[in-house]
Amino acid sequence: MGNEQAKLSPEELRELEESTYFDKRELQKWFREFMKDCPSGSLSKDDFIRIYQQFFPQGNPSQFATHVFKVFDSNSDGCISFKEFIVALSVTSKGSLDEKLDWAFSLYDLDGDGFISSAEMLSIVTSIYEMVGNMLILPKDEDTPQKRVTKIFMQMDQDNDGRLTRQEFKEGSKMDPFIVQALSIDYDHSKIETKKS
Ligand SMILES: [Ca+2]
Ligand SMILES: [Ca+2]
Repeated sequence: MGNEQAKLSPEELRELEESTYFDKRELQKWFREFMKDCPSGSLSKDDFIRIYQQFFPQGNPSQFATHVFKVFDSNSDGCISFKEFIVALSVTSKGSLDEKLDWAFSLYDLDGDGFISSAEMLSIVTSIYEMVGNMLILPKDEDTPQKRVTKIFMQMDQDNDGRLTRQEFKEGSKMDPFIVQALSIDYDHSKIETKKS
């Protein structure tokens, strides 16, 4: 059908090289993988949820994947283009801790008002607990999403106003690996296989 060459044009490559931490070779490789998995050139929410299901077969990752999808889909058109995918992947896999935390902040701040309310935190934490299922054995003071949120707010909400500013969130998260850990999904299928062996 004529459209077999899954390759980025030199202009696209140059642009993506500037806006990500990947080099030309990595970009072409990711592009080929992306086009193999999504021949249409864009990733739907259902595709995205399916990727998460491969990683968390014993839990239900659909709610968490839906939240992450919204951050990847930066122009909010309901699908993830290769560019949106690779830019987000660059930050979540190769960004500095500071960049990762900014990215995480936009994930947790569901309504985008610049603060994370305890309701927003609860809905993300609940979705993470649903995703991991019973993979983790949790200490008693963290064994429900509500307890976890209470604990997070005790640690992070420095002025006790019931919501987290970007600053409070970023400082607090540096001491709580749970927040950033949830972001580090390994989208590279080939790597998963080598890890298993
Ligand atoms: Ca989009
Ligand atoms: Ca908010």
